[in-house]
Amino acid sequence: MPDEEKSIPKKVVPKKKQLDPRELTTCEATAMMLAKARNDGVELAFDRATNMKACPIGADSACCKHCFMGPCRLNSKDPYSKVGVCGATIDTIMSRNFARAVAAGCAAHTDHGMAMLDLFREVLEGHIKDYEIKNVQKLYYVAQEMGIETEDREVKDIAMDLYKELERTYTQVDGEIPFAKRVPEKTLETWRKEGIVPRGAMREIMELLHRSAIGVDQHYANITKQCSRVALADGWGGSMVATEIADILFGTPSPIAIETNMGVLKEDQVNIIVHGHEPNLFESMVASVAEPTLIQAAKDAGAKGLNLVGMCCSGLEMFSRHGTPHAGNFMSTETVLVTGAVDAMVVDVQCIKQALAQVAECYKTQLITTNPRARIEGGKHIEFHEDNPKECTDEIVIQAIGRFKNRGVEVEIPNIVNTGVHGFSHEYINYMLGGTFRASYTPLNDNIINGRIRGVAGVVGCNNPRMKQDYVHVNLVKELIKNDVLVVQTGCSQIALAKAGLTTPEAAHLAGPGLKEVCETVGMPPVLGLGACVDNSRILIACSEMVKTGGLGESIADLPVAGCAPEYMSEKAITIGQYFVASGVFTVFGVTFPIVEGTKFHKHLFEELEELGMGKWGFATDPFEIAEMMIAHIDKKRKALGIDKARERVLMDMSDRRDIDAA
Ligand code: XCC
Ligand code: SF4
Repeated sequence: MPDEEKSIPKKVVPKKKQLDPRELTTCEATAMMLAKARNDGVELAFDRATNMKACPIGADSACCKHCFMGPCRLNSKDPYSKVGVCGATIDTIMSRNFARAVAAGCAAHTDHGMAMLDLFREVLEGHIKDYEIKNVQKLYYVAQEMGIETEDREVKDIAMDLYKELERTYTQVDGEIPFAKRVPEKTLETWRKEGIVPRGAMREIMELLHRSAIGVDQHYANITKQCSRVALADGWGGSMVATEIADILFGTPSPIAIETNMGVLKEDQVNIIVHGHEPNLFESMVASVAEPTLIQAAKDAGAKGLNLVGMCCSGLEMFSRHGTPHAGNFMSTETVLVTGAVDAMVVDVQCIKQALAQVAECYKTQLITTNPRARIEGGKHIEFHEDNPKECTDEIVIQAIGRFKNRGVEVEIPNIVNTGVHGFSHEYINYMLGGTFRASYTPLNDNIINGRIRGVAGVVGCNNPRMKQDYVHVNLVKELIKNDVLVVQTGCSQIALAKAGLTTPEAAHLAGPGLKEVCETVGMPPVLGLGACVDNSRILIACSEMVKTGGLGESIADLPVAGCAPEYMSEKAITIGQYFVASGVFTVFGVTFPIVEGTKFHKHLFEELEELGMGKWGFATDPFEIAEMMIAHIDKKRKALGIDKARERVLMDMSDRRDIDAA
């Protein structure tokens, strides 16, 4: 009976509260699919979040389970009224919990970065033949920066030297990580004074796990120091290596118009989604879907072709390198399966909800895990091996074609596609504003000094079902650009703005007059997408370039810049936040912050770090309040630099000019 075939196995959902999809997301496609999921009786994270009240003690980080005399719970309303069985105070407990999050986030990025470095080495040693160095120019550039001789030498030898140098990022037991060389002098001086220049990431993570165990480091400020060191080993270490090696092997992204949203799925094609974080898998998928025999197989199965689509961070790395379309961000990974159009969802590591297995099963989609680090019960595992990558990805295509032939579920794809320009590397910002002949950050700095651009904000990070999906990202960014703040983006936030249509040059009309003028002159959007979360390292490099170019102070802490992850959910975000703070950036987080206000640890993160020459943390959930905080900080820095007046003058000049134009 065809009807029976098409029926979806019902997971019986007991009577639970369900909010209107429009209250849960501003993403139209996601709202449509959430409504459909409910009709189909399929439960998603949105509804689970509604019915899973966050533990209030954990939310304040007022509990400790670092030993088995506990777990111990303190009272966040009266934080100093109690201590744990061992005597740990609220500050010790919160800072140790924070430390564990920082360690986990750093481990995620550095393990990813190290995997990229392994790949690089294997390519150089000739064990892997499916990849090669695509961007020799970048190899030279990074090698020279690291003090490696490049003249009259074989590319392979230079690359091997670079490999050895960058390996220190992870394994070095003493000394400073290689990319410390990129840090502005005065910022580095602050780190040295504080004793937070990372040695190697492995060592730092190990030490932080040690120090945050029962009975070791019991001073919140000292624990925070090691948190900074670990976080910096991520930002200027693991993540930066991941970005640079990916650029060297696969090419540095450059701006390209790309389609985003669920409408990129095609009913009459075999749809394969890659969701995760490592570009090597995705690169191989690109090769597999271009394989003539596989394309023919898809046609033989009645499909018009093979449609490869990205999601989350993998997607972000790929779409600017290959123009691969992107279906959505973190809170859309379940809903996209509800379309019934996904013939395979291929995942590797990080941010992959376990519930995808269940949702995939309901819609007869194959959830395929590929990384030995990450298997999911109910998922099918086809292991990816870098020395023979296509063995895995060809097989995935074959499996997806098989599912296409026999979809057995209704297909309903929201007809929404947003086209925008993405792929602004830190190198490209150089070139874009400076032109080929005078590629430099001078024009950016000049425009900041003359006030057309008030400052630069990094808006990054995840979705979190505790917030209306994309709402904070989009409204915050709109508010910032309206106030002449240039926005740079990575991660799921970048996709939120792409779906909202702000990554087009035409979006310049939403910017304030100064930023608008710059955007129109250069033909760039007011919101620049830099890629995946590891590509936050590009923002660090851009900050460093701004300092070195001159006119905006001596350290990153002097710059009129601010950062924000308004809808974060991952531990990785905490690590990123901490490395921005330690680097000198005021960083605001939304949703929730694992801390009790009014405690010493809170004061340390939110005030004292700034007094030590770093940045500081901020917290707010409302996008307009966040914007206000970030702009106030930018203005404070402008004032300290003595460029606060320029802004008003330029605005007057501009309106004068408009009056003249109109006359
Ligand atoms: Fe994950 Fe990277 Fe967060 Fe998105 S932004 S939810 S970490 S996919 Ni990185
Ligand atoms: Fe309790 Fe101290 Fe053990 Fe934590 S380390 S669980 S506060 S006894």
